[in-house]
Amino acid sequence: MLRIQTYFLCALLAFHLHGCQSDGQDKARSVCLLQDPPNQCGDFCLSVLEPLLNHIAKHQEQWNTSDALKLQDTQAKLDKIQTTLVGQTTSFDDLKGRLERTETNQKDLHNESQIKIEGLQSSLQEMGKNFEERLLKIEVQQNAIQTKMETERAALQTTLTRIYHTIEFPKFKLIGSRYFYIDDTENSWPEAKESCREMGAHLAAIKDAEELAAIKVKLTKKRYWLGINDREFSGVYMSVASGKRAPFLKWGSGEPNHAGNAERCVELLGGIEMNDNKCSDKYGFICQSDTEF
Ligand SMILES: [Ca+2]
Repeated sequence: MLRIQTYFLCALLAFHLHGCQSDGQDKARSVCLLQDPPNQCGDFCLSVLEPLLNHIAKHQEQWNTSDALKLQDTQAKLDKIQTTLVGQTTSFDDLKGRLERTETNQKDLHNESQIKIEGLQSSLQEMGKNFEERLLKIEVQQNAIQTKMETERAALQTTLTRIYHTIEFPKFKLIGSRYFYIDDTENSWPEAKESCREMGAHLAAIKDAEELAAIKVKLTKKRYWLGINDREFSGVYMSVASGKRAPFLKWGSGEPNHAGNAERCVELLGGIEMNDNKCSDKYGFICQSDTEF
């Protein structure tokens, strides 16, 4: 800009000087007619150019002042922007630090929670194990108590049964698991049945081979009546004690044979096998106290 102004000023001065020379040649158009320009134009030119130079100087000063102010203003703005950026950077660093601390706290909290959860799980497992052990121990104790109670109850029942039979069936003995009375006197089957009934008992049936074996060792004679017959339906052997079919029959070879169509009552022969025989025959007899079989 300064160069342009200087060029413009020089051009204006040259044009003015040229004008003076032209006017000297053409007297009719000029009041500035110079015959010796270097000497004659000095004061005149200075007086003419002084306002212009002052004006240029003034503007130059304004321009300089203006540039300085603009530069200063720009610098201030840059400083302000820099300050803002520094502040924002500081805030960003602060936020970053807070974020990192928050993440660290979260990790610590997570780890602490995980440790507590694992501790609780371990405690629960230990408690569960202890409960299972205690429960198992209690169950064992309960089973032992129950077994003991059942044993004592069975013993008490046996004692009460023995006392009961001692009072109610004084002639009866415990053979195997039941009470029997063995009579060696000779009686017909109906007489034997009546004799048992008079004692509050029944002519006996035998429940199984084990009981038969237990009775056998108590016998002193060969033949004993049992409370078994097929007098109502031929071939259907009933127990007079229970009113049901006889639970155990162990026939001798070829028996029952209904010999002479007269054998309807059952005897125990030799303590080992059964035979149908005439009910009027007289043998010993066996009674039972119960009606179970
Ligand atoms: Ca027979």
